[in-house]
Amino acid sequence: MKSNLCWIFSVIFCCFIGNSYGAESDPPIVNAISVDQTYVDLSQGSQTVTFSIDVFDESEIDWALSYIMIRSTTGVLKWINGSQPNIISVPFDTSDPSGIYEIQQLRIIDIHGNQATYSSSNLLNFGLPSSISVSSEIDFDFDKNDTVDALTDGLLLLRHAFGLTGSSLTDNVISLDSPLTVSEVESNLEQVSQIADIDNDGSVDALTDGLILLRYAFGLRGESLISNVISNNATRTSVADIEAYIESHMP
Ligand SMILES: [Ca+2]
Ligand SMILES: [Ca+2]
Ligand SMILES: [Ca+2]
Repeated sequence: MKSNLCWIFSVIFCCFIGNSYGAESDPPIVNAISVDQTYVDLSQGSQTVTFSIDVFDESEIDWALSYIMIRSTTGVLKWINGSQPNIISVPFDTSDPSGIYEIQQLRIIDIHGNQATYSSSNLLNFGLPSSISVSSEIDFDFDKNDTVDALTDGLLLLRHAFGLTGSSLTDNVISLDSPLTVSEVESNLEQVSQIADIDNDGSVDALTDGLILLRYAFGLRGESLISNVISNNATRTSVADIEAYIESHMP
């Protein structure tokens, strides 16, 4: 009888201990993840790409162990842990090679070691892009003849911003000394939409950004460079800032 009672008490005691101190075993669940930029312009110096993560867990997340993994197509690996709650900041410095960096994996770990791993295809379902484009060389010399000219590069951007493609984009506006094929010029123009928002209003437009570059390539400076061609929503508006921005993307 006595030993039975001991057994019952020890079972109750163990259950109590187990319920009080046993760790939960559920992995974290990511509700949403977003990134603040998908194009890293290293010609402007080192940059930080910030991932914001909304995650549920009944315990706390161990952000110091949670990480995102990004790998360039040339093999450069960035394995970055969270530095503060809900944020993983990925640094790119000017020594990082240009190219496409694929977002390969997100792993979130709670304080008990339960982890959830999201592959690149899982992450696409959150609306995250599959990759980040990094460049230190992109400039307004679209036909790569080492100079920015109004009637070639300037008109190319204008036509591109008007939505023209194919021969209506490239006919008669590629310099004769360009080393590129027509399709290479086109792909340069597609990439350049990342830097061609000269007035920084969030979009590349012919009658603002396109005309600004055309005027610049024609040699206009000062007020005559920007008069009547800055968007109402522009956040880069002064002559000094616009000129500095264009100059930072010259070949
Ligand atoms: Ca958990
Ligand atoms: Ca050129
Ligand atoms: Ca713009």
